[in-house]
Amino acid sequence: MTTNPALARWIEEVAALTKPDQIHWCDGSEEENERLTDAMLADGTLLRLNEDTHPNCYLHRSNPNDVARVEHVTMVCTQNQDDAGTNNHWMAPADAHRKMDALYDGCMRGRTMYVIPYLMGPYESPYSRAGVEVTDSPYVVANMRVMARTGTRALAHIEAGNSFIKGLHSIGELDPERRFIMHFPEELLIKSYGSGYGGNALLGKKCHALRIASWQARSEGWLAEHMLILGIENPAGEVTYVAAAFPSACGKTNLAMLVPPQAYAGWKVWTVGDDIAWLHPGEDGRLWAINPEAGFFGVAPGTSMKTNPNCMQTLGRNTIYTNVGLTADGQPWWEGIDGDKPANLLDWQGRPHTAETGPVAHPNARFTVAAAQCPSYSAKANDPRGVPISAIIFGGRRSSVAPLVLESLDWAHGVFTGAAVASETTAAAVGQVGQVRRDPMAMKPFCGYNFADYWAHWLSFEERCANLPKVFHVNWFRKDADGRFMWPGYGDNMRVLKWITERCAGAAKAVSTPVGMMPSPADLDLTGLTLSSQSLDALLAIDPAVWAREMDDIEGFFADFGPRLPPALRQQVERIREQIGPQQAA
Ligand code: SAT
Ligand code: MN
Repeated sequence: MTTNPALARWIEEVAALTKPDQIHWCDGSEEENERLTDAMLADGTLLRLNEDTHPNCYLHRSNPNDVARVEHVTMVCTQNQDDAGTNNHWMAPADAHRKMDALYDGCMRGRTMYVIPYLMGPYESPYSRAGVEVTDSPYVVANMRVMARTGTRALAHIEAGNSFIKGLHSIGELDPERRFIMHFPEELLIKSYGSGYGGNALLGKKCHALRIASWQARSEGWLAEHMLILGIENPAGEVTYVAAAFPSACGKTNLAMLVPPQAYAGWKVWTVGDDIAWLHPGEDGRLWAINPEAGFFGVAPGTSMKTNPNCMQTLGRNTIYTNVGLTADGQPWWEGIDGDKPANLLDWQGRPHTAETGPVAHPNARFTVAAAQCPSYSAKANDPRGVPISAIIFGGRRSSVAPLVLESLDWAHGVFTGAAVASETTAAAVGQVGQVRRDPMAMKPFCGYNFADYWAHWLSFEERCANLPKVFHVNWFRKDADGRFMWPGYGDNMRVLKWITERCAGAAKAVSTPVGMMPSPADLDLTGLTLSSQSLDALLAIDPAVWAREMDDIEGFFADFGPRLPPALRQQVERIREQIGPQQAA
């Protein structure tokens, strides 16, 4: 129940349409969570994991047809199709409402409708935003409670007169033919039907904190980005904050929790966020970032004491696992976890695992865990002001073309660098894995409006902030001729972060190339790392012929955006082409 008339009216309307047996307003309390968990254990939605090794941990197995985001049925429904842009699937709002409301009609009969008030961002922050998700999935309630600040305090924030985003969600029948994720940015409304999975169902995350928030950010003069936020502390105790954008399943969680290599005594990385950043111009001319989330919804496969020790210490208690495998003694298991592969595993579908049954964990298997459990979690993550950002880092998964690290020449070049991000696709979304696609600012699936307008908005920060961050591009995924990764990655990415912080402080050296500033091999601190000089040269190589082709490809991609494309981006293509010089067609 609520004293907010707009919220009360909307809940009444939704209940009249979906016809639930009961309505439950979530208070976010421990008791409520226990009651829901017991009910989910009783009906098989959750399985309890080994209480001795994994206290208060649960396994959820999705319907096998419902294990990732579904971009082809995720739509931005604006009055004017051009406002959504060619980067989004679009449907006219009236048609989308008709379609969704037909699906919702009576869909909660026999079910409980949960009302989840939530806050994205720290309490008392002027940058935090509220939402209310209505759902018929207790699994969504349990996950939202970890990922956002839900319940009584969030409701009080709304009842104090703050605006809120409405999100209506039903798992429906989990029928892929009846599955849609619709966004109505002009109505601050989300309608999701037919999926119980992650970004399709936890509406505070990608739907609100990125798609709707990016739309709001544009009109209000800030940025909602698919970025981790971390603090890099040097041996003198100075902390430099950076925000970094990578496509889903490219190691954002690992980078956010990085443990520096042994040779880097006195260096430490603090985790502020692992997926989303809201960036606001501060009075000091810098960009300040908050993490709107309160938990991590990370990819389990590949996570181990070697790749992410902080994450392994975060997991293992009070964690919801989704689509991981199960050992005979009730522990979660996934490909890449520490230790030998045990016998008698059940796979993510609960079937006995054999050589023929495929992977044990689904490649997009996830964990949901409170950020506060992370040993490297920064106290600043709850600071209402956020943290000041000195560098923005873009990256993609590219086996060729992009070198280990590049620094943009100025803001406009930085925006171009972000707009030109390309990456090989991963299991985080349904579709073919390993295809190179343009993923500007890692926002291809998440920008709630026309990319051309989005880039213009990014460019406008030149006028909004006197002290903008430096912009970098990194690539941890470059491969040699035999298809092997050349850079060790993980903790050793610290070596690149160190150069970046030193560039921000005006200390480190760099050489100039048409596509940006780069360290020479001697400028990187590689103490304690065995890497052949051949590999290092290859990691830092810029091949003019390859980059000339890359410019053709970027130009072709930009052409999709027609006259809305900011001229400053086309000028970057022209400048780089001119500086590379004429190239033989390869
Ligand atoms: O979209 S999810 O929240 O399921 C995870 C991701 O793709 O980053
Ligand atoms: Mn993400």
